[in-house]
Amino acid sequence: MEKKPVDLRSDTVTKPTPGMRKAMAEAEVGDDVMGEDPTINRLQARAAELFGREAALYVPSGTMGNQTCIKVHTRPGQAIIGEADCHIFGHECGMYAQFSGAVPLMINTQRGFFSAQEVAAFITPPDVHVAPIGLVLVENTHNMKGGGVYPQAQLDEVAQFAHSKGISVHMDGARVFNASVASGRPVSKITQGVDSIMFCFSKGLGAPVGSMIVGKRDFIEEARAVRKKLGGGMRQAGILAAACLYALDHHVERLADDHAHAKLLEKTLQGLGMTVDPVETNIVFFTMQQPNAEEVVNKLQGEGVLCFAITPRRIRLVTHLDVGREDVLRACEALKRVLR
Ligand code: TLP
Repeated sequence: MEKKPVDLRSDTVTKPTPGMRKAMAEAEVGDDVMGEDPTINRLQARAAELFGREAALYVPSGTMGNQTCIKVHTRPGQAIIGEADCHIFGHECGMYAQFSGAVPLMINTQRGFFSAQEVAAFITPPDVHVAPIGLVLVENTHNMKGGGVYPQAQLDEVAQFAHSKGISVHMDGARVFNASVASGRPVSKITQGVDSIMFCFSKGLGAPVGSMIVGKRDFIEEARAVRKKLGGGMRQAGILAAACLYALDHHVERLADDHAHAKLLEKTLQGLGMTVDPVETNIVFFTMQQPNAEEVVNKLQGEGVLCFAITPRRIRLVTHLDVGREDVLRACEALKRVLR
């Protein structure tokens, strides 16, 4: 019998485990738009506590979470500073411009992490010609630049500097639990400097749906109104929140396995002479010398390994809950057959 392909396209592909499905089936629910879903309320309280913040709001997706935060932080015509390859600029359909009327100011970096000095370069004396800066965006871990963890001192400095100029900071922490497990720092510490955080349950944590916005109470109340405008007010969504609570209980520490698996892929690729971004978490990027990434992806598919060419030269492999050690070893063998 042919084996199931090893799916390294993204950590979004995971399916709920039997334990998670049981928790979902047993969830107590109510109308969350009316604030009456006890499981959603429990999840939001738990998230706020984990991050050491006043409040939290459950949203259907990471994109909705990020865009809701941008809307609350900014006014139309303001500029937002972020890394050139961040998800908000590159993979959220330009919604920062369409929905919030924001202008992007991009910083190019090697690993996705800019410094306070690089933010400072955008600060000018008040000038009628210049779009005022409304927000600084950071992404942790940084997806498209290799899944690295924002160096903590550098991140804290960026936030401190932004605040000294009266500018708020939002963290796209879709994979902040990967950052936490990789660095050994609690999420509350990693995010201590920023004003709002979006993190996802539907990536490494293995839940089927949902992300969370965390911040101050008045910020979250405004975010609730924006979520409703976007059609993100859900009703008996406690069924989904139960999966997220289950993920927080069972799927955080095990992220270390995904990171070890990613290291195994890194080592194999290095052994094949490939240029690999340094692996810190569950994301592995390698760069081809020729623009033939698509062709390599197709060959790997033929060998039972699924992954994406993110650019004509760059291929991404993502490890997750539904990929065990055996699968990773199979993927390593396939990489050897295709890339040798
Ligand atoms: N990332 C997905 C794709 O959209 C590229 C992936 O496969 O990695 N922030 C970051 C850093 C993300 O990586 C993603 C999803 C999101 C936000 C958006 O989350 P969703 O898909 O829930 O809207």
